[in-house]
Amino acid sequence: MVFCRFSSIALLSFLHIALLSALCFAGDPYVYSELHFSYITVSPLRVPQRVIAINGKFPGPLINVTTNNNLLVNVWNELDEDLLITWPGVQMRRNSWQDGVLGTNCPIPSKWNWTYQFQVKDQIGSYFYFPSLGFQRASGGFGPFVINNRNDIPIPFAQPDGDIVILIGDWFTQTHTALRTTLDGGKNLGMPDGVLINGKGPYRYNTSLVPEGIEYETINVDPGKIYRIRVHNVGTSTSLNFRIQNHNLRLVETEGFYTIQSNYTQFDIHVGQSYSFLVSMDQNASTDYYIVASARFVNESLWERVTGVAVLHYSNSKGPAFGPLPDPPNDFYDKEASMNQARSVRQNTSASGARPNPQGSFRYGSINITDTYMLKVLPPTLINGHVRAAINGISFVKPEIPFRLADQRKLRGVYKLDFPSKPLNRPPVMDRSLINATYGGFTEIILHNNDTTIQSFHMDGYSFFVVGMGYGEWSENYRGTYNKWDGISRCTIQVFPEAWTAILVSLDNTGAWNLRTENLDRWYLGQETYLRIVNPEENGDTEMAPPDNVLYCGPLESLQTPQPHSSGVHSFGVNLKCYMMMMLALFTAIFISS
Ligand SMILES: *[C@@H]1O[C@H](CO)[C@@H](O)[C@H](O)[C@H]1NC(C)=O
Ligand SMILES: *[C@@H]1O[C@H](CO)[C@@H](O)[C@H](O)[C@H]1NC(C)=O
Ligand SMILES: *[C@@H]1O[C@H](CO)[C@@H](O)[C@H](O)[C@H]1NC(C)=O
Ligand SMILES: *[C@@H]1O[C@H](CO)[C@@H](O)[C@H](O)[C@H]1NC(C)=O
Ligand SMILES: *[C@@H]1O[C@H](CO)[C@@H](O)[C@H](O)[C@H]1NC(C)=O
Ligand SMILES: *[C@@H]1O[C@H](CO)[C@@H](O)[C@H](O)[C@H]1NC(C)=O
Ligand SMILES: *[C@@H]1O[C@H](CO)[C@@H](O)[C@H](O)[C@H]1NC(C)=O
Ligand SMILES: *[C@@H]1O[C@H](CO)[C@@H](O)[C@H](O)[C@H]1NC(C)=O
Ligand SMILES: *[C@@H]1O[C@H](CO)[C@@H](O)[C@H](O)[C@H]1NC(C)=O
Ligand SMILES: CC(=O)N[C@H]1CO[C@H](CO)[C@@H](O)[C@@H]1O
Repeated sequence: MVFCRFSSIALLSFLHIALLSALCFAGDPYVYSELHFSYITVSPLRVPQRVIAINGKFPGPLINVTTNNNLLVNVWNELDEDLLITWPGVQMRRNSWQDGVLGTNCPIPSKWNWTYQFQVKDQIGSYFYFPSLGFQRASGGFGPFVINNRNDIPIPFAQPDGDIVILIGDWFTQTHTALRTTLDGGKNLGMPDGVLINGKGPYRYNTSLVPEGIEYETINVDPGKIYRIRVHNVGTSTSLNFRIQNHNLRLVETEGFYTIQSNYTQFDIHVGQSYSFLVSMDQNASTDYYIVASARFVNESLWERVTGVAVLHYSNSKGPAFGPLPDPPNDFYDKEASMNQARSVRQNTSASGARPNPQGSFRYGSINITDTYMLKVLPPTLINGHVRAAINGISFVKPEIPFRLADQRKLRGVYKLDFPSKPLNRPPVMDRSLINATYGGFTEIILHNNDTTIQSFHMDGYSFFVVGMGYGEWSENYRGTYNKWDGISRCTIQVFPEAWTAILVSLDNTGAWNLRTENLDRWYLGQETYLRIVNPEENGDTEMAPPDNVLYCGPLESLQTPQPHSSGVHSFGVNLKCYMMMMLALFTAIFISS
């Protein structure tokens, strides 16, 4: 649990929540956190810059919960612009109201707070949260999010001796607002200024490449122990190669699913992706060791500065790390190596997930496909005089109101449901077009990247099975090559340039769910859409009603009551009724027993 600004009020509210959870929601426990988003000035690459901190920390705190916990996360927007926090990979069953993107939530205005309320139902794994609006992630605001197994459900490896989070990401010394201006002006972001590891710049492994006076990250370990290291690429747009000098990375989990355990000496982690490795501290500690995250699929002699370096320090280490960094993969001209590595990430079908039944018990390979979408991206292009990016020729226009809220209020003309199921032979357009997805369908999505850079695609509200990847044009013949047995389930997958990735997804979660490119530049320029998934026989059971604190905006702005900001004044808010009933029950119980 995250406790910052620990005051008596926080303590009081904790007790309050604990009581509530015990008496009003018997069963799954409640976890309460307060996240204050504000600007602070730090100099990770020696240049002082304004970043988005959470509770004064950059990166933000770990949210550490157990499957089926109910979360109440009170987000305080102390920035000077709108804010929404999104929790990619957290499936928000039937509850897209908490997903934290513009198509599901009205933004939290500056100086307001808003409490997310959701359950992490039947889920485990490693994720991270971040601000979803206006390129803010490029200034920070991100933090790790771990969902643990319940104690009585075995994990497919011995309990590690420790758990370590490593956030890696490319980094610009310009703020997100300056980067936005660059993109609005039709320009490329260009080469990042570096790579940060847990918010810190590189260790000075080479005195001519890394200037003096940079604070670097040190990971402290004990010899002979085995640690679970959770690595997340929280960056803007650069794929990174992750490696630890002289140490094996034993892959065990990605985005909530246990993998077949294999050893790697280096591993490609694309924007938005999360992986867990077991790392055995089996070296002799004659020195410290380098932890490296370097830019991938670029000319590394030109991109030398885009390298993050941290230090792995054994408690019995005899001295600092020195010498050259461990080699990056040497395959600039080999298009297959990285794709083969991606194909080697497969599901351990016999391991238990959040529940005791094996992860492979949903036999996706024998389910008939009901719909196919071919989604294609091209390099950014001019639309109405502006450089924009599109999927199937549609560059998404930002929502002004959450789609399901518009449905509920019977607003018309807010969006269209005509997203094309394949690329059309027509010039790209700006539009607010959603995928009219079939509830209960088993859908095949072919992601086709005809842009020049590698991209990660992410789908909110779901995990999908990754069944195939290949270079060139996709054709139906490739269906015969799909992995129909142990394709990994996950929520963020890379698509190589001039290549395709095929995914299968069972559309059982109602709501409006964002499908996007995690590369911030392309996303910002319009490479996203939503799947609208509605049960035609909705009887109140398959989709939750909007929460009682739902915000209104755009065409419904007049329904929003302004928020009083008397900081320090504590109110019981939405749980007042429940609280009163609880007190009543308590007094009745005392009365009866006396
Ligand atoms: C996270 O929670 C788990 C289970 O409650 C606990 O074992 C672990 O130590 C916690 N991790 C951190 C970093 O607090
Ligand atoms: C804002 O924070 C207060 C104090 O914790 C809380 O009572 C209130 O419910 C929050 N507002 C919203 C909209 O969640
Ligand atoms: C530091 O980097 C430069 C540029 O890549 C290289 O020429 C030099 O040999 C490196 N120095 C050391 C000590 O490795
Ligand atoms: C993977 O590496 C670990 C230690 O680093 C070792 O114990 C294990 O045998 C290796 N597994 C395979 C399949 O090579
Ligand atoms: C420790 O390990 C390093 C790297 O594997 C090796 O070069 C060195 O000789 C070893 N030192 C001792 C004292 O075993
Ligand atoms: C990378 O850039 C350097 C310097 O411009 C150039 O000499 C080299 O040929 C390039 N390497 C590749 C693989 O293109
Ligand atoms: C798969 O998970 C099981 C636990 O159910 C474990 O014993 C086994 O080693 C794992 N297999 C691989 C290949 O990782
Ligand atoms: C899948 O489709 C085939 C042929 O169209 C049909 O014979 C089979 O019964 C279907 N399977 C399921 C599980 O619906
Ligand atoms: C959306 O799909 C459903 C069937 O799944 C269909 O009945 C409905 O007419 C479609 N809506 C639009 C606007 O195309
Ligand atoms: C596989 C693929 O993406 N191919 C096409 C990408 O676009 C160029 C031209 O823009 C075509 O020549 C490729 O065949």
